[in-house]
Amino acid sequence: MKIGEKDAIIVVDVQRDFCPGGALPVPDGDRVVSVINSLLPYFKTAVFTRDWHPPHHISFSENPRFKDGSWPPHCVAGTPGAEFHPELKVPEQAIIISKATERDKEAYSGFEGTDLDEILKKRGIKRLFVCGLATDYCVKNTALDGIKLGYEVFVIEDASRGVDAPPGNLAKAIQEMRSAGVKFIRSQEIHG
Ligand code: VGL
Ligand code: ZN
Repeated sequence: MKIGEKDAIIVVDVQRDFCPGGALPVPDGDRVVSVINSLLPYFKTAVFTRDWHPPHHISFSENPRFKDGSWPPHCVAGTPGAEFHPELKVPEQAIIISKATERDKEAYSGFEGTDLDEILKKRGIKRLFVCGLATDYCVKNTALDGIKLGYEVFVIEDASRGVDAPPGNLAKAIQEMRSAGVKFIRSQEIHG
């Protein structure tokens, strides 16, 4: 698949807290980094979303269930856990989208409560290549919103990882995305 001017890569939440050793680690979450780095040179438009919560965000729980919107505190704005993975090669001209910044609101999608749609439409973007963490939460919701907003949406399988909580959630999420019209591709199928 040849990448052109009307394509954007959306790198979802590749932050320290979602990688092994972080507050809410996605299994093998850090393994997406080198794959994403290898794809970035093909895209003129690269969006990096980040979970960017206030210290007492509604999703934070002392006894987190690691599902259903109950998580340990993670990605608090400005803290080391909220930083992008240190090896992620965020280009200087990248578009950074902070989300779930309000205490009383959860936002799994990069489009929710942000200017992302406006920014992409202004650039004439038609196709989105979504990847990152986690496949069954923020990647899924970003991809589904992309479809609703009229984009052609691809999820790059090997550049994404899921939390799979509760078990089976990842397979369910993939099914849900497929039914909505999201397509799945592998990084090797993408070239400049
Ligand atoms: C996410 C759980 C809580 C994600 C964010 O980025 O997928 N998951 N906050
Ligand atoms: Zn979060």
